[in-house]
Amino acid sequence: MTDVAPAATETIERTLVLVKPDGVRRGLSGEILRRIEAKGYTLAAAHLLDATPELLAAHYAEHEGKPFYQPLVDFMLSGKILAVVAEGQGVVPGFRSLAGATNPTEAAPGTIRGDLGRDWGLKVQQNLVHGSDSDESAAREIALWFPGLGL
Ligand code: IDP
Ligand code: MG
Repeated sequence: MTDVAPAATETIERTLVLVKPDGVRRGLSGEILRRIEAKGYTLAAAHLLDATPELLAAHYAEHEGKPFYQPLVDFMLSGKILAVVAEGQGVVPGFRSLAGATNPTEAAPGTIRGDLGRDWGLKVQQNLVHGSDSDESAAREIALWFPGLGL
C-alpha cells in the first residue's frame, strides 16, 4: 500500500493568537503555548511586542463604540503582548475551542480561560488570549501583527 500524498491544493490554515498583557504578566505565556503545541498545532511565528493605539484600533475596529472598547484598548496597552501565528487543519475554530468562552467565569474548565482566568471586577474582561474568529479575520489580523512576514 502506498501513502497518499496531500492534495496540491491543500491550504495551510493559520490563526492569530495573542497572549494578552495579563497572560504575559502572570507568567502564563509558556503554559498557553504548551497547550497550543500539545493539541498538535505548529507555531509558525512569534514575537513579544508593545502594541500601539493604531494597531489596536485596526485590530479591534469591530468593537469601536462598545462600552468596553476604551478599557480594552487601555488594557492591551498595559504591557507586553506575545503575538503568535499557529497553524494546522481547523486551527481557527480549534484554538477558539482551546481558549474557551469570552467571560472567564463562564469558560469551561479545561479551557485556557476556564482554567487560568477569572473575573477581576474590571470594565474589561482580562481573559488571557485572543484568537481569530474566522479565516478572513485571521488573514487580516496576521497582516496587522506580522507585517512583511508574507504569511
Ligand atoms: P473574544 O476575545 O472571545 O473573541 P470579543 O467579543 O471579540 O471576544 O471581545 C474582545 C475582547 O473584549 C474580549 O476578549 C474581552 O477581553 C473583551 N470583552 C468582550 N465583551 C466584553 C464584555 O461584555 N465586558 C467586558 N469585556 C468584554
Ligand atoms: Mg473576538
